[in-house]
Amino acid sequence: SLGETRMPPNTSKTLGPCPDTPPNLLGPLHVEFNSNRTLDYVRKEVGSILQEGGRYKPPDCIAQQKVAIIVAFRNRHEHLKHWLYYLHPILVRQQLDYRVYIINQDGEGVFNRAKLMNTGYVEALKEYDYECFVFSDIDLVPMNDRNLYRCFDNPRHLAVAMDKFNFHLPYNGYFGGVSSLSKDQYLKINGFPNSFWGWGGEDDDIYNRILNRGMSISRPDSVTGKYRMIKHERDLHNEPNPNNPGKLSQTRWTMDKDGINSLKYSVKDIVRDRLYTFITVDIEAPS
Ligand code: UDH
Ligand code: NGS
Repeated sequence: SLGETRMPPNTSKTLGPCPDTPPNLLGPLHVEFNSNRTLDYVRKEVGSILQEGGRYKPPDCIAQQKVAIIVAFRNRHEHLKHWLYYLHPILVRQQLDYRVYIINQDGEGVFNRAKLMNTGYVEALKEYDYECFVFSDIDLVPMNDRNLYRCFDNPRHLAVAMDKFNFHLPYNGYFGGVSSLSKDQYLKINGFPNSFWGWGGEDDDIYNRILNRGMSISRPDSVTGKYRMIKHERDLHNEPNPNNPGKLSQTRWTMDKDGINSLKYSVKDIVRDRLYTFITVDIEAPS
């Protein structure tokens, strides 16, 4: 023969890149939140394909992107179970090299979704060289696995057709629910605002930042972009903040000093579960 060296099977085979379109997607999915799903049940159902910390990497090809999935969280354990049950199998079929970060706001102060997302970005990059960040609410589950949780040429809005909005956008510039930005896109807008305490407007500020930096929004079509939201009541300490809407006319001037370059927080605790990395952070919330 040509003097080929004998290798033990599989161990030294170089992997090729995963295909542009993952081959095992199912398309439309059945999503319901009536079943009782305990965390133990979810660990048994989907945990076996994962590594500690809620991590996955395709065994047979090199993933196209390294993706950190970041969720702003407090006191939504009931939603977390459903979300993990549905999301992990989808993300696995999408052949991502990914990890799930649940960023848990410590204490009972006013909630701050965007600041928690900034915190997740920094904490994720401490452990892996992520190139893409998907920011998701805990109560939103995609109804189609062709809605890819990765990054595109422009910042992407994924939750374009939510059931609560009759599977339409509530308005053209809506950027809430689930979005993805590459590291470059995120840094170009100085990350997200830290100053939107309480409910409302932080997603609109992020949208403004993107347009102000000359980028546009990428979106899936409204069939691929369908979502089911887990119904819930308004949370304590996340009341609509009447100061937030008025801040949106100022984004152009505030975005350079309020963002990833001004982020201050401290980590209280990190728990690495099979299904997620759970990071509790003090974000200096007003009470
Ligand atoms: N979040 C938490 N805990 C909180 C508040 C918010 O985890 O206490 C996170 C969670 O990921 C959630 C996201 O922030 O999905 C967005 O917050 P939200 O779900 O409160 O926002 P949404 O617009 O609901 O979905 C607002 C209250 C609607 C009340 C409807 C009453 N029928
Ligand atoms: C806008 C909010 C957004 C919010 C969107 C949908 O009014 O943050 O409604 O809200 N903007 C401001 O408050 C300035 S929803 O119908 O989901 O409650 O995402």
